[in-house]
Amino acid sequence: MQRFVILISGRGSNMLALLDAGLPGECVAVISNRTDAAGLEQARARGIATAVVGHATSGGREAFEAALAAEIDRYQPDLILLAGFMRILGDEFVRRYQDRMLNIHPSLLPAFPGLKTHAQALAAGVRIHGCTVHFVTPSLDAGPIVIQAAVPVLSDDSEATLAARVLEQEHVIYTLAARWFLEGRLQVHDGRRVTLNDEGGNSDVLINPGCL
Ligand code: NHR
Ligand code: GAR
Repeated sequence: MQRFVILISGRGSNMLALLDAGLPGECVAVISNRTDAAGLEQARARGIATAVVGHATSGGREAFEAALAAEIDRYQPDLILLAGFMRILGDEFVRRYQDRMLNIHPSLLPAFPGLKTHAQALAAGVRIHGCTVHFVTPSLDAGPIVIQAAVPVLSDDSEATLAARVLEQEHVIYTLAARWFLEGRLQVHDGRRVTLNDEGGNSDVLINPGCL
C-alpha cells in the first residue's frame, strides 16, 4: 500500500475530499504550518496522525523547511499532497520530493499564479476560470500539469461565489489526480508534459473530469 502525507494551512476541505475518497493508499499524516488550521481537528477525528511545524516558530525559511522535511520523512511517504498549503517552498525542499509532490491551485494555470486568484480572474474579466493539479517544481505554480477543470465566470459573481464554484471542482480533480498517482499511472515527459497510462496505452489527460 502506498503512503501519502497531506500538507495544509487552513480549512482543509481538499484534505477531507482526499481522505474520504477511498484512495488506493494510506494517509499516514496531516501536517500544518499553522496550529489553528481547522483541518487538523478533522484529520484527528479520522484517526490520522497530525503534526504542526510552525513557520514562525522554526526560525526562518531554511530552518522551517528543514523541520518540515524531518517531520515528513518520519512517515516515509511515497506522495506528498499540498492542499491549501500557503508557504512557498525552496529549491532544496522541492528537489527532495521531486516527482512525488502535487499541488491544487485555484486557477487555470499558467493564468493567475500566486495568491488571490479569484480576484485576479474577476479583475481580468475572463469568462472561464478553474483549477489545476500540478507537480510541484522550484518555480512557483509552474510545474507539469496533471489535470484541469474549467468553470464559467458569471456576470454577478463575487470572489466568494466564484471560489465556491471552483472549490467543488478542486475536490473532484484532486482526488482523481491522487488516485492516478497512487495507481502508478502518471508519467512526466521532459519534465513538462504529463500523460495518464490507460490499459490500452497512453491516453491524454483531459480537461474537465466530466469528459472522462
Ligand atoms: N513551492 C514551490 N517551490 N513551487 C510551487 O509550485 C508551490 C510551492 C509552495 C506552495 C501552493 C501555491 C498555490 O497553489 C504552492 C506551490 C503560497 C504562496 C505564497 O505567496 C503562493 C503560492 C502557493 C502557496 N505564500 C506566502 C509566502 O511568503 C505566504 C502567504 C500566507 O502565509 O498567507 O510563502 O497558490
Ligand atoms: C483551495 O481553494 C486551494 O486551491 C487554495 O486554497 C484553498 C484551500 O482550501 N490554495 C491556494 O491558494 C494555495 N496558495 P481548503 O483548505 O479547504 O482545501
